[in-house]
Amino acid sequence: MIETDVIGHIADELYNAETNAYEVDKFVDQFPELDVELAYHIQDRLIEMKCNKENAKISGRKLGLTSKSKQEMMGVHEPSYGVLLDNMQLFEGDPISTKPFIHAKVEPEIAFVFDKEVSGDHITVADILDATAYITPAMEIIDSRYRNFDFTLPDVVADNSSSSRYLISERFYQVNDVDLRLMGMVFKKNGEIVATSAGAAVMGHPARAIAWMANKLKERNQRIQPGEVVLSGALAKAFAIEPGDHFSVSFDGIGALEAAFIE
Ligand code: OOG
Ligand code: MG
Repeated sequence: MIETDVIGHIADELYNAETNAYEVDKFVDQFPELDVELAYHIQDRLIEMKCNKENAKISGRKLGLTSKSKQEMMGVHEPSYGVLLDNMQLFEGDPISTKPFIHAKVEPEIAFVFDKEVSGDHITVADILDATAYITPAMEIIDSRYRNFDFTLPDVVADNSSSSRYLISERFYQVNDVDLRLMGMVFKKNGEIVATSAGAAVMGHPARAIAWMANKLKERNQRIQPGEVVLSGALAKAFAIEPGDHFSVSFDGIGALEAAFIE
């Protein structure tokens, strides 16, 4: 197949898999030309389709595979990024139906909300912190379209880095009030502690992950925009969700966020 057909074909398959909640096999075996660069073109196409068909708008970005726990869990040892759309946002206190999902998992995350455009030649941690309006606890629901979450880096990039839904707390904190590297995190499932971590689990500093993405975006003429939310990537591994489950994430200094799942 010629390249433009591969882009359209894989984007269609992923869109249909998500919309009708079924799994597909990873594409690298079938399309040896699928590399990371081509995968980001597929991701762009998928986002364009979602924006058009669902009348959705870009609300932010996410990083994936930025912590050792996540990299080891998925067997992919480099980070990826993806796009968040306004129709992926859920709100704390609203029970979350598991019906639309294929095999969703939930992850503890930190959200950065920006009030400046992030630009410049070489974007640093300081640039990211300077452009951040506030930070707040977050959870991401990932729902890879691939069978058993089995993918390579190009596959997961094409699949918008497994994005499905996200929720952020509505209590906002200044980056200067905490040490993001040392900020402790406790993640609970049904009242039991299932993971503990600290900000430094994400590439040494969560804002370093975001700086990495901002530099990559620049190469593709894209930028983090004012008002956007960015999830810096899970601080611990992801946990499968069953109806009836309740998860909470608490951070030192920036509070907690809860999510309850129903049928
Ligand atoms: C890829 C997405 C990972 C994170 O926070 O590490 C991710 C996956 O594990 O399916 O969102
Ligand atoms: Mg994530």
